[in-house]
Amino acid sequence: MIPMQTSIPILNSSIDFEFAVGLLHGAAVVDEYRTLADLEGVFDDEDLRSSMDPTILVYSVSCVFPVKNGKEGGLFFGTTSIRPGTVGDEYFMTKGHFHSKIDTAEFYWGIKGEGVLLLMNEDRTIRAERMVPGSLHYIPGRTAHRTVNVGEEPMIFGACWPSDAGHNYEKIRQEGFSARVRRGPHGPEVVEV
Ligand code: S6P
Ligand code: ZN
Repeated sequence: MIPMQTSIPILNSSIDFEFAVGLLHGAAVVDEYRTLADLEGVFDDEDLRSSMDPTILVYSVSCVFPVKNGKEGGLFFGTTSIRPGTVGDEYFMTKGHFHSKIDTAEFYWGIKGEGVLLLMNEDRTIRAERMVPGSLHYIPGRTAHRTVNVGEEPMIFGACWPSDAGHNYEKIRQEGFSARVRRGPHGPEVVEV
């Protein structure tokens, strides 16, 4: 099958986006990788995480930044691929963050695999949305967001967010989310903590 591709002429180079699989190609694409070593304190069972192979890849993010980070009015775009796996019974997931400019929102959409999007308000009220290919998710401002792969294959999703949003990881590092997603006897369970 011929992949559907879109070229975005930016930064004097072009980006190709394969919609069906969420792959971004081009000289201006920035790739980041998060292994178990980068995720200290993220999983409930920190002793188990620290005893596991630190080189295991948990997720990767490919982004395009058409304007300077922090500039008002622009948009950033990226795809995230979370590998299947667990630490104990807790599924692989992203670190999660509020935006530094806390009122800024974001769109996510499911591309491949099966996931859960955790959305937490500043008062720690939490809700979960199921992510599947074609699902669309609006993340309002003032809402922390974390994604979890609850399937057996990579869970891939797209994201688009304001170029002045920034990332506040510190609040989540200190306080965590108010729910965890675990493998239960009958499938994934969102367990409030
Ligand atoms: C950026 C957007 C995503 C995440 C990515 C990784 O605002 O929400 O691109 O950065 O899914 O998650 P995290 O929490 O490690 O940044
Ligand atoms: Zn975000």
